[in-house]
Amino acid sequence: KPQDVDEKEDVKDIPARESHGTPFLVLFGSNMGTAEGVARELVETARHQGFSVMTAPLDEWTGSLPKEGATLIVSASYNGNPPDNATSFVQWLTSAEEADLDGVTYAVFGCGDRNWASTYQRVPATIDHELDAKGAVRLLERGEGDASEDFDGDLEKWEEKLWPSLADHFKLDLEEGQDLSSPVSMEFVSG
Ligand code: FMN
Repeated sequence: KPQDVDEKEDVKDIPARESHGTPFLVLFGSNMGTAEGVARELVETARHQGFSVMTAPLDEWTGSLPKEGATLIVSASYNGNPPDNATSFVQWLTSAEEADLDGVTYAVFGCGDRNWASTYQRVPATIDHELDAKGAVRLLERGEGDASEDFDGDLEKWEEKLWPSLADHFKLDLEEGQDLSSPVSMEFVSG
């Protein structure tokens, strides 16, 4: 829809909130761009909420995760295996020590498709399980987007919980709003 493009253009003109600078790293595992797109959207919203944002493929953070701020992980699965840019990360994570993950605060959103019934959400589920089991702090329940159902609705529902969880955990005064996840609505809420 060309209209969407225009609306997104407007976002650049909206002043970001005063930055509180809380680190916000979004890592993605993505072969075809869905998870990467979700990551970029989260980064944009977070930037407007005053976070200090970064995004990268999961493999670029193999071996360590930040101990400050929030780490968000968005990943697909391919026949139960990690996307190409998440293979070494998942391998590292499954053999990581608790000490490696001490102080990490995270949330996971999985991009999946129930057509792959027996391995639906396998990679995001594994990442979430490993982080939790090794003592990282989970901000909220893992989200699941199902490409064969209402993926956007799944993401929106998860984001409705994500931003309040972040506000709570980091004691931040974030903008509230029905459509916080949609940059278009920021025009109205940020006045
Ligand atoms: N989704 C799952 O939940 N589990 C799977 O095992 C799985 N295997 C897939 C295998 C193939 C060959 C393809 C094309 C898709 C598979 N999917 C599976 C769905 C993708 O993970 C989903 O479409 C995801 O949004 C793709 O993200 P990406 O565009 O970031 O790579």
